[in-house]
Amino acid sequence: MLVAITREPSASLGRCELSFVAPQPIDVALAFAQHRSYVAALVAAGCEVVSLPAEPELPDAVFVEDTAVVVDELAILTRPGALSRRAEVDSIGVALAPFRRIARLIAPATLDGGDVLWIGRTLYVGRTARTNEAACEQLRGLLGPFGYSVESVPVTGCLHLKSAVTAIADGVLLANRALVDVGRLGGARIIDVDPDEPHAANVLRIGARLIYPSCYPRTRARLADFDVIEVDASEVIKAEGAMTCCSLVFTGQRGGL
Ligand code: CIR
Repeated sequence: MLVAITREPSASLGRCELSFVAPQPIDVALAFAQHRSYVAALVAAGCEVVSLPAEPELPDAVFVEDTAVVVDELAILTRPGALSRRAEVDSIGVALAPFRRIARLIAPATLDGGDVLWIGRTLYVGRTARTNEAACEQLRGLLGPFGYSVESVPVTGCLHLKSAVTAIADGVLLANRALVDVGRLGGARIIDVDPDEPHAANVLRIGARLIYPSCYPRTRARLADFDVIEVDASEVIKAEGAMTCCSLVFTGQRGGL
């Protein structure tokens, strides 16, 4: 069984953190409607969705991916890089507790889950304004005993590693090579985003299905061989979010492994 934890958008989404994206008005009602379509796509892809209520005072709380790193053996609660986001974490710990043993990153570590690209037994961790080396060290300590390695990867010009590259099938990545050196990512085949769509690299892979925003038609055309569910995500994209960031997807077994 695959579980996807999501959280309703906050009515204060318009006050979200922004780093590489210019502020634009966000239509919160539209964000709610688009989030419902996103949840429907998760269900269509085979997930059992655990939907958490909105956090009205936490504008970015819809972006649950940043609050935890979940592998088969363990869930690690993060210490998000933006101070305004630290209070998002505890409720995610409560939601994850039925499924995993819980660990937690501690100061001075900072890490957003959007910086963690998990491929096989390797976690590639973007070195960004949100995520630091102390977090990589702590991840190594927590995950090394389970046979995982943690590789730090420089990222430039975008918020997170997964703004620049995501996995779309075993051994296949969708990437914007201008933002990350894909040679550091284990020798996968690369599908490049269309040059006119630099932000189009973030895809949510659920098994053989890909959940993908409808606003990147040129890159979408490069995914013709894949089983794509398109969703309209304009409002979370204005909030510098994307597809992976609105869920935590993992193999679910209550009680952990
Ligand atoms: C932030 O700056 O933290 C939010 N406005 C966007 C976070 C997006 N998260 C993600 O892509 N994993």
